[in-house]
Amino acid sequence: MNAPKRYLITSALPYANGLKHIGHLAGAYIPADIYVRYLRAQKRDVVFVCGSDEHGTAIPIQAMKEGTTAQAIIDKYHPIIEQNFKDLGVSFDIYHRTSSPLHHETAREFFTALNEKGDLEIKESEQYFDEETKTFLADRFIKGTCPNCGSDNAFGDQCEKCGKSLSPDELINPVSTLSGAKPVKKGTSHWYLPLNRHEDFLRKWILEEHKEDWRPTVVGQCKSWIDGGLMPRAVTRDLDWGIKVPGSDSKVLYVWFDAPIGYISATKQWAADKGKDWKPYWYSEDTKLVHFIGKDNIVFHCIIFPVMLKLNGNILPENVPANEFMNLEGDKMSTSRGWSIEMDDYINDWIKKENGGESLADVLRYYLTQIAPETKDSEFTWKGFQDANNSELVSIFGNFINRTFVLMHKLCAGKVPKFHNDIADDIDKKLMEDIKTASVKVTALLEEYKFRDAMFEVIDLARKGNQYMQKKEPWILVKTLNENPDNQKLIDNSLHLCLQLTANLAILINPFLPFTAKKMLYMMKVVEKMLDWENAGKLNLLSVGYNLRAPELLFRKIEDTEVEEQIAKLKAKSEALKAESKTLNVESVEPLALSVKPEIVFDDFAKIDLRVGTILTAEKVAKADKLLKLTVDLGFETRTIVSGIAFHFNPEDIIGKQVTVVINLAPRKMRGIESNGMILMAEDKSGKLHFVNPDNKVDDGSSVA
Ligand code: B3M
Ligand code: ZN
Repeated sequence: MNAPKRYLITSALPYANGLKHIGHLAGAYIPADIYVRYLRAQKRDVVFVCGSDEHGTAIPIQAMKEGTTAQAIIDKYHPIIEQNFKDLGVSFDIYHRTSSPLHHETAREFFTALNEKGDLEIKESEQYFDEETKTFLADRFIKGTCPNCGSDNAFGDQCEKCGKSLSPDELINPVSTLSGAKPVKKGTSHWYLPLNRHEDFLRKWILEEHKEDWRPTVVGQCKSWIDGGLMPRAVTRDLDWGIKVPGSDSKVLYVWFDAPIGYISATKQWAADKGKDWKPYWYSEDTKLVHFIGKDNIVFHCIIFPVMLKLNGNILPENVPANEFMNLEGDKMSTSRGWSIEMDDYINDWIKKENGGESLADVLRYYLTQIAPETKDSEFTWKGFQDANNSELVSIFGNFINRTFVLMHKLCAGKVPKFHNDIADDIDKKLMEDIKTASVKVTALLEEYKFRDAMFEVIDLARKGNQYMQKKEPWILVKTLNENPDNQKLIDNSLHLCLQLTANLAILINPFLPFTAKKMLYMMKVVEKMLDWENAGKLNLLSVGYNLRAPELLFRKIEDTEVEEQIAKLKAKSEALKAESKTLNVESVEPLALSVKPEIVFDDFAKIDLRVGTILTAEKVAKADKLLKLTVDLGFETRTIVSGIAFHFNPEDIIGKQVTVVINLAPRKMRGIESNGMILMAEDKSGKLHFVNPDNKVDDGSSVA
């Protein structure tokens, strides 16, 4: 495409069904933010849109888990996620919501436009139906074994283990996630987007026109999708949570039909707020549209949404730089298994804990970019995080800036010294050359979405600054001034260049580490305009004689104990989740409303020895959020029992309570403590736990049957 007139940059709309982890952040948000900050510094016309995806079965499922309504779930998580992104410096121009009336209207109009042109088909089919809850089962309402990788927890629309996009019919042994029931088939009708009609277009557009400039992993996924045979794809669902299909009371738009239209409605809202016209951003060929996503969203952004856009007369994305996955400490990141670092946790544990904590937002941005899974899966480790900070940000980047400022105050009276051209040597000239080359390289890499390589070049330039300083040794030269006063010129030259390099580093690091760039501006006493990209490579950014502020520490060292604590916390979180799901007998991915268990005979029941006991002591188990260690008096003996109820009761409130205990359950170790028995609990609709105890006090040890 010719030089674009405007840019529309999107990041995948996160489901507002829970906290989002740093793997999400690394995939679709930090890279997009780097690109957008770079474009803004280039003074391009750019709008960066995102927002909450508030439809689909993911939302009512979370509502059931939390014992509340779908509306309450989105109202709870939307503002938290929005604030998390802000705290991490992700600079959306708008963070919209798909529950907004503007979005509903936009999505319905889009559907109607396609439907009226004959671009959709209506088809009757037999679909899985849950007779207990009287619900058609689509997407996350149904799960089963993945035909592709054998995972037991594949959903009706996608297997989260291998990423394959699925339909409920492909699942082996499907069950309803609503009731646990085996579903039956029932007739219904839906609107379909006939992707098969668009094969020629997709082949040409992706496999020919974009085969060179899109990432190979993206083109590869599209190719196997297209080669596998394109089929009509249902774009409506029999659900009550979602955007009502125009003209139907019982059907809603499929979430993956409405969510990407969310990019359009977000743009409309942004334009309305700014008094601008949104249309050129979606209709004008000189707009460059780029979608930043994770690899599990490729098919939706490269195949389905582009077909919708083409049919609606909109522009198509120029690129879809999808990232692979980021693993964590040797395992796949997963919020439901507790093996994740939530953005919210990182913010509370690192950024909010200290004055100037924003620099720790930059540390996370730095490490996530350094290990960005641009071409293959990568791995976050706390040790790697610490190393990236201590040996690069502190020792290279921070150290160079700090030395430059300290020496300039000491040896040049706190002012930008003059550069004496007549005595410039090869080392000076080489550094000047390096500054220019680096800015050209960083620019080219950013244009190609190679963010980790681009950032490497910036750090490498700081490294060259340190080497330069080491060669010039102004702190030695100062000792020679008595005999050789002219050496002040050499000192001046070296610090002049180090200061011009500092200004360049601020410009080049700004897209990656915006909080740091801001601090550097403050130290240099210059306005934000200096960060304009056209200044990159210039050697006259700070004027001779200009007074600069004292240096501030850009990054602090991260101690071993700090990362050890994080590793322990991660392990405890996942252990506690495991223990909780076992203690409560509910796997986090199991059906939510457990169905009635199969019939048993009296003898089965008689095997269970149930007794009344009194809680004597209760204390929290170290490093296990959910566990309480109890001692229970059973009359004839006292037992230690570990129970996953710490989120529901304060230890001090339950001492003296009578409870019902299964006393002949085989002992089990939890976090090193042997648990001898299980306390019975009633779980209400909202997921709150209650003791099951006698109505009046009875002797401890009394049997229950
Ligand atoms: N909400 C899935 C996800 O968060 C989906 C993305 C929508 S982008 C239009 O991965
Ligand atoms: Zn799979």
